[in-house]
Amino acid sequence: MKDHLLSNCRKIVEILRTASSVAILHHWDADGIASAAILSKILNAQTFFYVPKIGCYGLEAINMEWLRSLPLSLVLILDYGLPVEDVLKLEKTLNVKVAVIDHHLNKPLSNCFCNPVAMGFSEENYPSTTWVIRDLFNVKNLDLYVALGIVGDLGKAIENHKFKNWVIKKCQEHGLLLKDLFKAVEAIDSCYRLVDYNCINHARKVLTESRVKGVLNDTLLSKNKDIVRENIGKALEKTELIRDYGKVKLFKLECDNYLTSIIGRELAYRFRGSVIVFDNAVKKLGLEYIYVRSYSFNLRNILSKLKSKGFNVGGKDYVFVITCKGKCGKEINTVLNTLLRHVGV
Ligand SMILES: [Mn+2]
Repeated sequence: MKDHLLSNCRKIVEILRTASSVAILHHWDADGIASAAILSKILNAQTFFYVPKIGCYGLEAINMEWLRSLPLSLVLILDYGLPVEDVLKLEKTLNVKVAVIDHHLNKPLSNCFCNPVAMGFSEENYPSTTWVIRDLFNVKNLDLYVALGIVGDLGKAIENHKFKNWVIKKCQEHGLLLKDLFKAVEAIDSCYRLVDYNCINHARKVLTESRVKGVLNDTLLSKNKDIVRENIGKALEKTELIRDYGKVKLFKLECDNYLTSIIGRELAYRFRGSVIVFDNAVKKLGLEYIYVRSYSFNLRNILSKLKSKGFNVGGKDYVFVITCKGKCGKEINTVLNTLLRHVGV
């Protein structure tokens, strides 16, 4: 890791070493869960785990009362792209030190904020939060967890990623294949897709205690994986192509479960030469999203532009998600216009 990045990140290592009681707020996906599992193995402190309200990226996703009731010396945010303004507010409200280890696009923050991507480093070099953690701590014996986080976040994009061979090597060292990691990711991610918090906590425990093989052999996770798979099939059939501008395509779907990213990824993969815009209402969350992904266009500038327009948007180089205020009608037009201006038709 680069020197000036290190100073921020080193501070976190130092603070974690001395913390006595830590609340770990982690993202609900495989990278977030793998990151939490690694940290729980590294830390000597008493740890409390907390998963923010699924689908939300803001203070409203965090149960302050619960956090306040804990005897905390530190709150550690892992792989959860909480806007920096909210990180600062959280610290103030709880009156406890807050540290962040992440790789989502965000504004840079000084002190205990270890996020190479927010500091301007390429996401290519930091494909997962588990990888950032690997850079920070000596976790060589936990590399399979690191690989799991990478596969979770990259998905099929790992095929053309420079980390592919490293990940395959780590699988081999544990008698596994790359497709086994895909299966484990699918099993873990079935929890948030079904909006099932107990399942997420279960997945983290299984992963921590019985590693990737434990996840692959777990009955509950494998049952949920099958349920989600069936759901995805049906949802894909229901997904409608509403507008086709060539390089930009708009799709629409209303569904019960939180399948936004898996369907969005699938659409992006099917139309890899385009940018896909996916308007998805999720009943279980009571929210509507605009998910934008592309395998061929870097979207970072567009994300920044929409952020500056006051949109509730988060993401990375090749993907961003807007959470709409109510229905997405107004936001959709702005997104389409901005995209068409940038990538053409
Ligand atoms: Mn991640």
